[in-house]
Amino acid sequence: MKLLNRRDFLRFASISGALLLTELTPLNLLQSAYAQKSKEINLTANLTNVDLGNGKPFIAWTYNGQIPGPEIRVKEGERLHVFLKNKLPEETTVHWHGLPVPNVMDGVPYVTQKPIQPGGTFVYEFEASPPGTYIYHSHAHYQLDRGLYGVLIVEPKREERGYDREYVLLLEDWATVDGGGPEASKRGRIQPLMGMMGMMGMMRRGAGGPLQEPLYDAYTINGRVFEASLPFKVKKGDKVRLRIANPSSSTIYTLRIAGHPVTITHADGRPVLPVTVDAVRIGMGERYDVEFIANNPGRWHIYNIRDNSPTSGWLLGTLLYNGITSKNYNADTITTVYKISDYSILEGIDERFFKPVTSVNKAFRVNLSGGMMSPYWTMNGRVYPDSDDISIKQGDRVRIEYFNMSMMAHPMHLHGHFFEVVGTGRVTGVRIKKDTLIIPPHMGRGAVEFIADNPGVWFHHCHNLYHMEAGMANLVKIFS
Ligand SMILES: [Cu+2]
Repeated sequence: MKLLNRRDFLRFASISGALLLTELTPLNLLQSAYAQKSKEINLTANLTNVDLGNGKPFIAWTYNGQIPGPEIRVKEGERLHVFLKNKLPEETTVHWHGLPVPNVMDGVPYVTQKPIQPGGTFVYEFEASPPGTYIYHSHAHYQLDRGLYGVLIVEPKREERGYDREYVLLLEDWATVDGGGPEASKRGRIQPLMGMMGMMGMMRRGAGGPLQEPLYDAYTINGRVFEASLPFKVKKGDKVRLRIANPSSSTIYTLRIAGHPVTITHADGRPVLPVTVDAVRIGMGERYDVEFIANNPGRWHIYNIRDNSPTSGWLLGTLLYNGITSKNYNADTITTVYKISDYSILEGIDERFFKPVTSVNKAFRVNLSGGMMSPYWTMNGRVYPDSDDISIKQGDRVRIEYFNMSMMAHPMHLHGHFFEVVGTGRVTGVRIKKDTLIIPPHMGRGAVEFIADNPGVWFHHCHNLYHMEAGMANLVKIFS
């Protein structure tokens, strides 16, 4: 992360000072006292000894001593006051992934706030809107991969889609060997020995390159490996809603519930025309709400499909019908032919007939590359914080076209806004609203458009934590 130079710091300090003064006027105090609906949440970030159920305990970094962090569930329009206490050995922040909060509440260290120092406290305050499934997580260093994340659910004022049961499924990747965490595994820190970029990066950052993804040895749903997981229980006839979210640091899943196609109803919290699939492909930072009718009694695996083959997945959890006593799992109903979710089959309910009133007046191309000859990942050939800013004015209709020149997928995430996906892969004419979009590898493309309606300096980056920390990020500056 970029360190503030003295001038930046003074500017920052004066901005926060000004905010503080505004916040403490009697009128504002009165207003906040009368805020109709306010919810207080206390989060303490600390070190906790955890066992994900695989018998390899390690020290994780947690919110309130639990993995995942506590579920935050509020009603649309409610005001949230989140008191974050930092009991970690290093600075931290919390980011409200997907939620278009005011810039100063966005939780990106040195971009939207001064990080919270060890022993310090910070109060995040924002309105929970619009409804949807979101993630909150640390945006500092590699803390997300140490366990600092949880789900944030904003329930609509009026639920349009009734259901009998709801479960949240947080999909997580873990290294639990060698003490666990980002440094675990033999891959560890690689030295930027090769390539101009690597050398320059090393000169800029001092010794020690960015970390490479650890070798993950545990995949969990809600903090438990398959062997130690509690089944998700349903009753025959139930209409079940699953809120699936992927706070993993570098794993894209193809999630399958054996015996059960599911109907996608929301992508990144935004409603889509219901579409039924056999498996849900979900990248880091993405969320899908799905529904299914429990009409196939049994004990079923919840698993990740690997290599496009339903018979070679890794197990994650269990769907269990009430009254089933047999310990045997039913064989899945699909073997080779199946339908995986894809952006091109999704259509946003609010976007399908939408004709933009303003046409695009600012267009940018972002080439994504890296992973070759260098431990750095780049946007237009440059490593954050030296990457080019995207500078625009409030009200601009902005188009960003991504072009992936690397051999890995990059889930690109823009803070503070939803964007409209208008193209994916080689498909154009897509119309869904999201905040995170996987750009496929090997010359993969993607195009998004958004109206710059939330002023401030926003972070824009790949949601593979290791790519982000290795430079694949830039700033979207929206001037009012
Ligand atoms: Cu990436």
